[in-house]
Amino acid sequence: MIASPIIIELLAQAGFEAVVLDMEHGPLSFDNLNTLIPAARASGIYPIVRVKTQDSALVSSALDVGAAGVLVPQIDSGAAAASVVRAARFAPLGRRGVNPYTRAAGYNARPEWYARANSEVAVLVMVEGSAGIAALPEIVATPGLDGVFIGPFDLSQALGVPGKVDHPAVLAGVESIVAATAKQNLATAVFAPTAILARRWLDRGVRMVALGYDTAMVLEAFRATRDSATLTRADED
Ligand code: 3PY
Ligand code: MG
Repeated sequence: MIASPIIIELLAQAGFEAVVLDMEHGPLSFDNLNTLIPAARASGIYPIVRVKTQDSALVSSALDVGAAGVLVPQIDSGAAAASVVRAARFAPLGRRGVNPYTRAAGYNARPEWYARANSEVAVLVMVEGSAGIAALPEIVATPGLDGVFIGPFDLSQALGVPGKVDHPAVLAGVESIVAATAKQNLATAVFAPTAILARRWLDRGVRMVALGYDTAMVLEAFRATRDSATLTRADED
């Protein structure tokens, strides 16, 4: 969420393999992507852009500016998943508009881009509501989709326990999505706000776990530092 290339460099130093640039809930603009994506590429981590809506133009633009993957929130039907694939894949898989002068295409300096473009990006949709769960068989059968990313916060709201991402109903919901997705040989990913939940999902075969938010991590570090200094002062008094 924090629009700074320094955050990306710090994540890479810490050993993360990918970063989700969150345009759905964060304040990031496409202008921000122009610095964040090159920072991620230079640091050797995959920049995955979560776009704000299912709008096809947002999906293809995120890929044109060089995202390694696009993540589309709130997908609740097979038709919506198919529309994402159409926007993200070039023919014959989809109808993404072609322009070789983009960052993704190396500004026309990557002739191999035409052959590689469809396979070098990940197309991920989020299933995070009751309609999405009901439509899961159609969603996971969508040709050209790489994986399903689960949003436990939205799922908790849909299941009537808002914010309780470790509620048994939410855990069961995530598990059922993981099982249905794995059956189609698609990758599953999940947002995990705690290390315990991250471990749980990795142990159950989830391929990608988005572990926390930069805002929360920075707040936690600021708090811990301040508290330790406060304690030290009290000890000295
Ligand atoms: C969710 O948990 O709903 C998310 O989209 C994570 O950011
Ligand atoms: Mg969500």
